[in-house]
Amino acid sequence: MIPVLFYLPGSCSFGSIVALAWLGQPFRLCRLDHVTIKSDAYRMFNTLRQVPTLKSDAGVLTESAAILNHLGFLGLDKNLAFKQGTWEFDRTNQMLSFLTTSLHGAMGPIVHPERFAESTSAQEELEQRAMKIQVPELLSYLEGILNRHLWLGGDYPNVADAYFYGIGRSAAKFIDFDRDFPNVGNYFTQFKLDPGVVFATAVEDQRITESVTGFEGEVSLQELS
Ligand SMILES: N[C@@H](CCC(=O)N[C@@H](CS)C(=O)NCC(=O)O)C(=O)O
Repeated sequence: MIPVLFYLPGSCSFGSIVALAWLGQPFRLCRLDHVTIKSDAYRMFNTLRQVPTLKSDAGVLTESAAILNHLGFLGLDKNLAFKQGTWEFDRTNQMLSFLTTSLHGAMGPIVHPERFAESTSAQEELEQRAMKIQVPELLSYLEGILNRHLWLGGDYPNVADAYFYGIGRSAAKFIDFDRDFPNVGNYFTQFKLDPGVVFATAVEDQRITESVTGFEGEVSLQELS
């Protein structure tokens, strides 16, 4: 079968779409929304009912880090990642772990405050703390790295960068990158033009004007069930 990536617009599955676009091998996409992601039909693919999920002949893979490492290996010749066993692989894996746990976790109270506290006032407090303290602290770590390197992956954008773009854009809604984190701001300005990022953005916005090699269209959850 042609691998299918389940995605939710505006979410962390963005990075996996970018990686698929860079890879250039056949793939399809299955768009979910806030209702279908919680459906029993989707639960068959991801018991946690979250995105991303990649379904291929090998089976069903969930968790961004696992999917991105899988795609990265398939795209070693295209600099999507480094070969396992090298120091560069370990560094990319360290970055992916940081992004998918620390940074993604810190965004939680902003995206879903109701999951972290019961009362509205407690939710607001957690949300404010995340926006003003936790997320900026983590971004300043990335700001330091981007002061020394053009990309989180090293000399080229790789799967860690693809993932960071997908979740970092949410932080750009409440943090002025250009003012507070100029290296991150510059990075986003440049990365926005990357063909994989352009494609993934167009997919989410449902306005694909130019496709990428390998994209074989969207498939509905119903067709896959
Ligand atoms: N640990 C998972 C987290 C996945 C996750 O939280 N995905 C979010 C989107 S960024 C999601 O599916 N949200 C829908 C929901 O939880 O209702 C990963 O890294 O893939």
